[in-house]
Amino acid sequence: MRSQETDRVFQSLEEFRIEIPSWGFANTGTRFGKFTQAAAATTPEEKFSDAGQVHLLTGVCPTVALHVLWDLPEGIQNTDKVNKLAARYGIRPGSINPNLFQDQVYKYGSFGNPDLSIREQALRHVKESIEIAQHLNSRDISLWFADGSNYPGTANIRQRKRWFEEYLRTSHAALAPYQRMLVEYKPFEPAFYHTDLADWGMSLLMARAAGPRAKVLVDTGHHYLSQNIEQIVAWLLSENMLGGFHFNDRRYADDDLTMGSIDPYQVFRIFNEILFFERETGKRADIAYMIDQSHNLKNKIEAMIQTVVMAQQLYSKAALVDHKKLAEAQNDADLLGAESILQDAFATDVRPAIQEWRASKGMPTDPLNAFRESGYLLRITKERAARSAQSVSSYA
Ligand code: RM4
Ligand code: MN
Ligand code: MN
Repeated sequence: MRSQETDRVFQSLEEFRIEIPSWGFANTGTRFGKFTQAAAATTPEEKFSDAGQVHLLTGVCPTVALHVLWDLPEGIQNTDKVNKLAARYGIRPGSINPNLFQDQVYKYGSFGNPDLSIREQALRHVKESIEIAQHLNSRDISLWFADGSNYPGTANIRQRKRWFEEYLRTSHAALAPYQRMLVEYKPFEPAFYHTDLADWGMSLLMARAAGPRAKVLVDTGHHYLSQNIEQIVAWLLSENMLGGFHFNDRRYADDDLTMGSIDPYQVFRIFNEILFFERETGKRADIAYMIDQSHNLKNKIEAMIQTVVMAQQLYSKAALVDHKKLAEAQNDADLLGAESILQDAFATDVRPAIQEWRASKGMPTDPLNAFRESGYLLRITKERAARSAQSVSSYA
């Protein structure tokens, strides 16, 4: 690799940070079965400890996303404890995820529920989540709604849209000036006929209706298979409406597999659109990169380290694209030239340069190997085995 390329990789690694999810360390499963892991985290403390390990070994995951119901079951009361855990384990709270789908009352929806008192209950939970975020000094409130219906004719789609607009606007008004609201979409599941916020256009309209600090959250697993995700990303960037990502990979639907495990070129193309935008405009896109995965079969901490390593590789490969040359080739309608610029960058082996960068930071050059040698897994497996067999959280 030429030294100019190494410089680009180094620079990209300096700027790239990615948030890990607390729920990625807990026992989860599918609707058919849960395979518990003796080392899985069952308490917020254990989740912070595991997340702290990932950050310690990679240096690029300074924040952990929290789910209010699972990590702060007593709400605001728990924020002191969480702040202490953050200090103890060297990783800060990141995005705060309200839970508007697990409680029995949400059987027919949250902000879209025909029952006013349930819509109000959902609103109280979002407002409490915003307050929790303020106590934790967290910037982003990340909203995902399971709302939808299973059978034609059973839900008033336009009425529900109005409720969503109204309740999102009211939620937005509770944000502190430094905070943002991210609106996630998903085409189906758990609802199988209609989902209220099913695609990026719906999230975009809702975010616009909510207020200026509401942006769209793109979960890469939340699209139909042939959809062009990087085009959605490019459009959201040009509308200044892209707020963040939930990264995961999939073969079929919302599979939540390890990022880049099925289609690394897809992730590369997303990063390429972002870096193209940044270089063309001279502005940094204000995007929260987050992982939304929960591993049922792989060891959870190892899978998270593997994900972070892959994310760094794909981001720095995209940073190798010469966007000036790419723009010229596009202008000249030099199709092969333009396409090769992407393909050559993607084919470049950035791993040696990344290792060099890690060494320059005093980090282990191979974080996964360092984890395996650290003895951490052995220790927590012994400590947690009895409790973890009892504890399974649900996950959509
Ligand atoms: C959803 C979505 C959300 C996540 C929930 C648990 O499918 O991806 O981001 O919080 O699952
Ligand atoms: Mn998600
Ligand atoms: Mn999902």
